[in-house]
Amino acid sequence: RPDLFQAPDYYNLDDLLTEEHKLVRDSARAWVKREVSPIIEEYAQRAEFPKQIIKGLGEIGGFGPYIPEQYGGAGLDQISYGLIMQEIERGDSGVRSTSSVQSSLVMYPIWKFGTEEQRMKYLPKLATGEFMGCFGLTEPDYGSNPSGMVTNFKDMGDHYLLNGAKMWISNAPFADVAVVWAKNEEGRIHGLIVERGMEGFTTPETHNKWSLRASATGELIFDNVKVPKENLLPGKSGLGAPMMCLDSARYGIAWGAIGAAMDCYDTALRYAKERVQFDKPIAGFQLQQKKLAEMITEITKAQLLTWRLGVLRNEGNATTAQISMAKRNNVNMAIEIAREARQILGGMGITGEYSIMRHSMNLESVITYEGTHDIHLLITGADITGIPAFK
Ligand code: TGC
Ligand code: FAD
Repeated sequence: RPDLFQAPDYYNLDDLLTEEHKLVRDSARAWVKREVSPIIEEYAQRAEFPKQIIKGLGEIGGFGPYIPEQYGGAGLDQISYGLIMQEIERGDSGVRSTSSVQSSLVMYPIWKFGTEEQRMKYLPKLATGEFMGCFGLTEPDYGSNPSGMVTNFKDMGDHYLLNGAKMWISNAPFADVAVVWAKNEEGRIHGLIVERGMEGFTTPETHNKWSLRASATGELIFDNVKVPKENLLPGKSGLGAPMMCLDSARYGIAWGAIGAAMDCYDTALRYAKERVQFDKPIAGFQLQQKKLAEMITEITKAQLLTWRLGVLRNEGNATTAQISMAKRNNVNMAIEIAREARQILGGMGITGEYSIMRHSMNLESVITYEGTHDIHLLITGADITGIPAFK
């Protein structure tokens, strides 16, 4: 019953938000309640992305919340961006994925590393959802280790020739544009904008996922694709360029995971108060109170961590390692809460009547993509010891 949702705010975090933050969050929340929650279970069961929500996602600032208004973005700060991600993921992690990819992995690199012509050509249409985008970094043999990628392009004089393949790409099956990371003849990584319709470019869909079923995932195949030279992103090369995009997306995921956790907690709390066994509500049993009390404690800690990270992002001072800590902590927090919340609902917890099992399955992807749980721990480890343990 999405109409009953009560957002937990145990430490009065609203006191730390501006009127604009609350307005942005509340309008995203109302839109998710109205447009996403009532239909998302059905689309997830059918393994289909609900394309009818694209326009609304654009209207609530779900595409490029922090991109300047001159390029069609919402021109909001990092906390508003986070709050929008929180509200979208309260609805579904797959919908938040579409928003994250479009905002931080497609619009962000075009804004940061693109030419003025590229910005004007793509950003306003991406902001409204007229164009949908995807981001190709991961390859079949290079997931956690993207610097090993083999997708490559050659300078043919008047164009580039692109060859290779990307795997596990969110939005790929319907994307109009793809920001693709590939190596030049010297082995240096660059970003290229590849458009649907270019000869030799195909996007087969990945089927049979048990997770993130309302998000379309696919491959990007490049078979001698002629990419115009003006489609290269000139502003930055090397692995640092896609990593900067990931910093922005991972920050949004840290907020998003709180939304999924809030929805699981809220659902479990209401159910526990209503469900009677042994002549009293199950919320009156200590074992269930332990679960619920620990959930609200972990949500509150995650909210404080993420709000502070938002302040640092607004100041331009958040480090990659700080973002990793929040992404890792919050996604793990959400997955644990989803598991416990599902148990509170007993048998009902495994059905699509409630959102918890869908969140639980979705979060298995969220804990893996944008850097796995292990990789983020190693990023913290490298940061505090000064000794990278990846290789
Ligand atoms: P390493 O030697 O650490 O760095 C190579 C170069 O990159 C620079 N760099 C950064 N620059 C700016 N910002 C950052 N955050 C940076 N991180 C690294 C670094 O300074 C260096 O530059 P230079 O000039 O010295 O060469 O790289 P490594 O090869 O050892 O790898 C490090 C590692 C493992 C941490 C990193 O590659 C990693 O994070 N791996 C995980 C891969 C990942 O997250 N993939 C995500 C794919 S996209 C996705 O999942 C989308 S999901 C859909 C959705 O969002 O909803
Ligand atoms: P691997 O890298 O093979 O890792 C397998 C296991 O080994 C993991 O447990 C990992 O933690 C562990 N491991 C790896 N290296 C180390 C190490 N050095 N030390 C210790 N343990 C290690 N990618 C994109 O580019 N764009 C997208 O839009 C996108 N969307 C996605 C959507 C979904 C639904 C999913 C599931 C993935 C998506 N990805 C996307 C890919 C995602 O980023 C990768 O799956 C992720 O980075 C992990 O890579 P991998 O799956 O190849 O696992």
